[in-house]
Amino acid sequence: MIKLYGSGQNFGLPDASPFVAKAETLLRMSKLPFERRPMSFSRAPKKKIPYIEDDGVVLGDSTFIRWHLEQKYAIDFDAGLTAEQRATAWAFEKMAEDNLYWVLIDLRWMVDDNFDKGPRMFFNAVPAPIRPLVVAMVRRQVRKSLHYHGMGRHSRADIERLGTRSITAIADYLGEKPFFMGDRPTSVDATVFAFVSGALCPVFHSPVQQAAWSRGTLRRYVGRMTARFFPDYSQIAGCEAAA
Ligand SMILES: N[C@@H](CCC(=O)N[C@@H](CS)C(=O)NCC(=O)O)C(=O)O
Repeated sequence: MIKLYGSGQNFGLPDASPFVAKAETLLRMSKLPFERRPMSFSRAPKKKIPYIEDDGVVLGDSTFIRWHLEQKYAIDFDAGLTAEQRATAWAFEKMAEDNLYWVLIDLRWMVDDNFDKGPRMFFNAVPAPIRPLVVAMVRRQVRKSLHYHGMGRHSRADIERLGTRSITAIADYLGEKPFFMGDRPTSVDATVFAFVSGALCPVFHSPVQQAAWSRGTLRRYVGRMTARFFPDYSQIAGCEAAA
């Protein structure tokens, strides 16, 4: 059976990491049997999560996991989409992963209140005497990653503007369609669902969260995706499951 390695359910989300939530959604869409396992960064082939183990093959990165499932199990998550639609879906996916993601990281890790309610908990297992040191060290590494990406060089207000613009683009494109590309769920729904739930998550307060929450279409979409693919959850990111 396929094993999916992530950080586990947290903050009312299937996983604190939107990339793990995306991979889990793809696996649920595929209907293949899989089980969740706790990750170890030292075993992760790219030292990031998610990674999967499938028949002895260990594979990292949510996009390569998707392509592996498609190739090995003859699945086309985007069946029925035109080349133009596939291109649009890919562009939205990468906007979420390579831009909105860094906004969410900044708002969770660099805003003290959010950090205290969220990521600080990842360190609860670290022995108390060295915990403050480890927390400060990891937070410094995250700040550096934000800086190298470029997002961390903007003011908080500009980061919030960028995040809100991405949320608006997603909400406007989704409109009142049941799924991102139309009547049927496709691969981009795994990504949009994961990142929009991460943005909606009421644990983390920010203007980006408020912008997302103000768009009923996004809350209904998360509820619809939850009802369809996560029937074992009554709600995700504070959005009630409803078909
Ligand atoms: N391109 C990767 C990104 C995965 C990623 O950035 N995962 C984060 C968690 S959300 C991580 O493992 N970060 C640890 C690190 O960068 O050291 C994917 O699609 O899976």
